[in-house]
Amino acid sequence: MTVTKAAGKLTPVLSNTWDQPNGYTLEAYRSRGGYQALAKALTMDPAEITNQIKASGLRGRGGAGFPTGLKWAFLPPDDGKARYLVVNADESEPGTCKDIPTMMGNPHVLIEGIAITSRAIRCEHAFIYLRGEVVHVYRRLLAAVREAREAGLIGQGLGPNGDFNLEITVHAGAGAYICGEETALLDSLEGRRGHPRLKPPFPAVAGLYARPTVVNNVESIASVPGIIGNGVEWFDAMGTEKSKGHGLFSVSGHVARPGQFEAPFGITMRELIEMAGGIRPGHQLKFWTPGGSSTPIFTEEELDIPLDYDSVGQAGSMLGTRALQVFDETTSVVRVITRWTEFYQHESCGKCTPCREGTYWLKQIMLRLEAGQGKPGDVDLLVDVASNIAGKSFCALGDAAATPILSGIKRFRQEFEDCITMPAREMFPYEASAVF
Ligand code: L3W
Ligand code: SF4
Repeated sequence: MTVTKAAGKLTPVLSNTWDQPNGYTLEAYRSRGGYQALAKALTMDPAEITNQIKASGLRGRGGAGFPTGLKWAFLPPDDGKARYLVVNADESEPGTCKDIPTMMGNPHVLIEGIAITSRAIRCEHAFIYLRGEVVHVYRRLLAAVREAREAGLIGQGLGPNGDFNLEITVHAGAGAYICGEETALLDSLEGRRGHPRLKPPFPAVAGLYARPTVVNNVESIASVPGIIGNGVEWFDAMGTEKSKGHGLFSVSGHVARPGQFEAPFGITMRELIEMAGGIRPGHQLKFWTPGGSSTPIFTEEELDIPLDYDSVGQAGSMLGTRALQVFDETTSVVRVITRWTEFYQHESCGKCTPCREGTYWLKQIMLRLEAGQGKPGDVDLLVDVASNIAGKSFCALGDAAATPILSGIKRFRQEFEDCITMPAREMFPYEASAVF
């Protein structure tokens, strides 16, 4: 990477060894101090581990930013019966690509995180629910779990008192975006079609097989060994007051060097674009997404907003999965949002009417606009349909489908209006865009 002023801000913790040959093996992980945090955790009282994660301020890295330690603390007192940890590795949000490289490049940091978390919540069987299409990641995880078991790091009767028992099951889903929603994921893991469940009860109270269950994102759990091993102050020194620590920021699209940038929360998009070599030569930024296709689109105006949960929240968005997709002036906003709308319509599970029917109609209107065959009033119709999905659907997928359309029209209404009569491909030829 080119050294820039902003590059000094990088905090490679999870990503520091991705480029090392065989850096994913147990031997390599141990050679850099791996599993020492687990050894420390096994000498600690489980409640103390949870307290440390609470004190660290770690927030869920899967999109919503819910405090991780607090979620663990929601589990009811141990009644001696089963309780579960489920790692949400169903990474599918358009633009999101941080968990797969973590699992490929550093699978043992996830397994160590699972072991420490399991100790904290007194769980003896943890699951990794993986997006089914990524067979190479599935094999990598199976191999890493096997290595950990053969090395006596997981299994039965472990730890200084012989009271640490942990089995890890890696489960490959069948490739449905809705199974990234935590309760649909649990349905799928139980062998049923993935449909979101009514909450409450939250999984912490009644989750997998109706037992208390913690569902956390890959990056959340992979952050745990660093905090337990290095201490709360180490983590606290990175990030902002309410968004602590390091995070993977995935910069894709029309930049010179797309990639993963692990940095403290509060870094700005301007700094990240600088580290990614800038917008591709000869072009200018048109719009970008802070958290994948589910969040509103941002423009130049938001480049200096600190990328932390609160600042991005005040700007009207969620930080989401930090999937920072960059689009330059050659991109048709209508075409991009049409692709996302097709995705949401395809992935709608069909359980509730606003999303099932609404995403179908959003897709029809977006497709005819993209083709330059819109009808007068189509833009207002889009706003009307999207507004009747947002906030009125059973789960976040409905909101996600409505958000890019509503924010796209807010920021680029004239482009939508122009598309009523002029195809997007004429306004923005494919060959100029290179990405979309
Ligand atoms: C116990 C309470 N637990 C909340 C738990 C809850 C969940 C977590 C956050 O969606 C968003 C979504 C995507 N007692 C509790 C409680 N919890 N109150 O806290 O809950 P929630 O409902 O706010 O969020 P969620 O359902 O986890 C995540 C957005 O992130 N997103 C990301 C999408 C894609 C991926 C991916 O591909 N990996 O994550 C992007 O913006 O749209 O809105 O665990 O149980 N009182
Ligand atoms: Fe299913 Fe969409 Fe309703 Fe969610 S919002 S339950 S994905 S139909």
